[in-house]
Amino acid sequence: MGHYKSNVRDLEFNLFEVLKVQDRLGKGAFEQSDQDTVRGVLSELNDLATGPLAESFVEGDRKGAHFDPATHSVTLPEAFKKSYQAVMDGEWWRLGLPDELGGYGIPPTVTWSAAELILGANPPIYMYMAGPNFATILWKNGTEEQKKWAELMIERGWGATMVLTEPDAGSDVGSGRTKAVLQEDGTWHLDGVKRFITSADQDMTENIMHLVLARPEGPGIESKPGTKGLSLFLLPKYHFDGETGEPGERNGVYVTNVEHKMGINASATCEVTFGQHGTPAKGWLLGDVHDGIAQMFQVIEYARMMVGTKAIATLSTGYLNALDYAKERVQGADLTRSTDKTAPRVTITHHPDVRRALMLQKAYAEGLRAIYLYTADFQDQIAQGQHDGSDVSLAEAVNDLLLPIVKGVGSERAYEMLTHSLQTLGGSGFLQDYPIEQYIRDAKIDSLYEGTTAIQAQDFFFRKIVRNKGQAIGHVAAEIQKTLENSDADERLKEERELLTRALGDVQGQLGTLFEFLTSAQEEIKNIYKVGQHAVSFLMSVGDLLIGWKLLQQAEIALAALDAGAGKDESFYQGKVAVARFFAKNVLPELTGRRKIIEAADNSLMELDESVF
Ligand code: ST9
Ligand code: FAD
Repeated sequence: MGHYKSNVRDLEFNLFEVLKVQDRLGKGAFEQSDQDTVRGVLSELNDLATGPLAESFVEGDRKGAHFDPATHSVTLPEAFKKSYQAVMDGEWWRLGLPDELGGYGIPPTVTWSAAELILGANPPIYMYMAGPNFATILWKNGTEEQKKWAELMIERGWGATMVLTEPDAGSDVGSGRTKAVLQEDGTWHLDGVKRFITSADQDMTENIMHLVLARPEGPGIESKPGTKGLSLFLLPKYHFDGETGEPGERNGVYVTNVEHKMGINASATCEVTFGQHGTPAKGWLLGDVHDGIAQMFQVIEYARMMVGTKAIATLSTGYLNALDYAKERVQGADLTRSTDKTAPRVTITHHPDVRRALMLQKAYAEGLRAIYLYTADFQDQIAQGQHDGSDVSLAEAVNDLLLPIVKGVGSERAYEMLTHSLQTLGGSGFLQDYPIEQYIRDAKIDSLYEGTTAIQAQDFFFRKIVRNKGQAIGHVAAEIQKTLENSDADERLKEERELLTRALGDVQGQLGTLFEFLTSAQEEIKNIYKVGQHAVSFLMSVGDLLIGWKLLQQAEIALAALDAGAGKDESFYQGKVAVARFFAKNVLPELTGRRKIIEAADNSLMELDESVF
């Protein structure tokens, strides 16, 4: 058995019993697919993920990406390359493509479910599959010539990268100094050094297309500071024939280092230099427009959803590994018989503290899965609306609102819960004989890249709530209210509904207080610090509220299924009811405390001299 323990039953529960995706299949944007196709995708991909993809998880970590400074090239472990080839041969990357580029017309809810399976089994494999997916950015924004390149990228299975970060420009992308100088032939020569670039080199694809942010210079080009002065350039590793894609001469983009990391060692994280090795780094402006940051955010939005899903996938397999271990491990007597030294020894699932930790892991694993799929549900609505020509602005705003929850809350909670998974195994959890220590190392990155949690929290409050004038969050709050006021609601969940009602009030109270700080900042600018101090706590609170809500909805569905006679699924549905109850009683009340902390906010922390720390 490989390390990866998937949860296809829960994916199917979300898709077919909660979101009812079957009702949207076979029509409009999803005309090509039906329920059997979707079940087939999950089943086949599950076999691939738990088998050939999971197989190289350990070797990818222990051997990692190898850098040869003499040739500026990266090689990957053989076993890892075999796994990558398996997923490429199955053409699974097509799941993420639009129809016109050879996609299957599958809804994003299903695509993200499929993504969870790959990301849970072996995350770097998914990241190396960026080529076809990033080709859609060329397709959407590119010139006619660049649209053809998009097709070549897909046909020839090229790799791709997103290149923003520089030594002095991490969270603050707008500080980037890499410049692009316009040439007489209309191309650009890039000059600068980028760092931490994922998949910037590997030995699995014949070419790599780099999507690079740089500051344009040339006659008539206005120089602007910050992110708005950046443009997006396309730089292939090898120049290529525009008709056939046949690679030719080497472009002047060279990898000059591979970082030694805490985890995801099979994912090459590279320093990349442009035009520093005698050969010009020749690039093409994407779409001939200077709108780089907005174009790059089309990639970033996808990547933030991906990172959150990666974290949640890892949490789920961490929990299921811990659960299997706990069911087998015999240690100590039942607490009720602890003074009886002859009492039989029990499996550790009998100990209240182990149960608490397991149920907490289950709550976050299943609750966060429900949230990324709820987010994808809005992506389904966007795809369907764009196909029909209907207004998708609300769906877009809610999707935008939820992305920092999926990414920020998903990554923070996954890392935190994985420490509980490890703890469940006792000392064995610390060993490399089990996958959990690697899960923790591999998942830590998720709260860092694609915007740290602090950045997600600020994006959530300032952009997704304030700038959106509260429309998207108002919509979600109204949906929660609908659940709470549903006259057909199951009486057996009355107490949980009351707890959720209080949690909603606590989060609304937190938001109200943050708004007051923001408003009062017009008089006293330093009040904005109070928002900054508590933005992460607010993000996490909204995450908990949404988890509590989704688990409650699932419990209602589960109770109905149990009443109807659930057969072999009885334990599954009982688990859904139990986890909703547990979360409502053990986690949601914490939001009251967090509300009080925010209400009592002051700026004493900000007034301290640095030397005090
Ligand atoms: C990274 C990569 O970390 C990690 C690994 C990735 C691997 C990718 C692999 C993908 C694999 C795919 C495989 C597919 C396989 C498919 C298989 C299917 C089964 N939303 O607020 P302002 C824009 S990369 C949208 O003033 P500042 C907007 O245009 C590095 N747009 O910002 C805005 O203008 P306007 C990641 C947004 O103060 C403009 O920016 N690095 C948003 O200038 C300016 O906005 C980071 O993420 C948004 N949320 O800059 C950096 N926000 O306002 C983190 C902004 O007019 N730092 N825009 O609309 C930040 O995000 C900063 O907040 C900042 C601040 C840079 C935006
Ligand atoms: P900093 O920005 O220096 O942040 C340091 C700390 O300060 C953080 O805790 C942060 O939250 C906090 N902080 C910074 N600014 C603020 C603020 N304004 N308000 C509140 N807190 C703040 N980049 C790419 O372009 N392409 C890639 O493919 C890519 N892949 C990566 C892979 C790996 C393994 C790693 C480690 C990084 C990768 N990155 C990539 C870079 C990644 O996106 C950045 O590391 C990340 O955005 C944070 O930037 P930084 O490391 O410079 O940290």
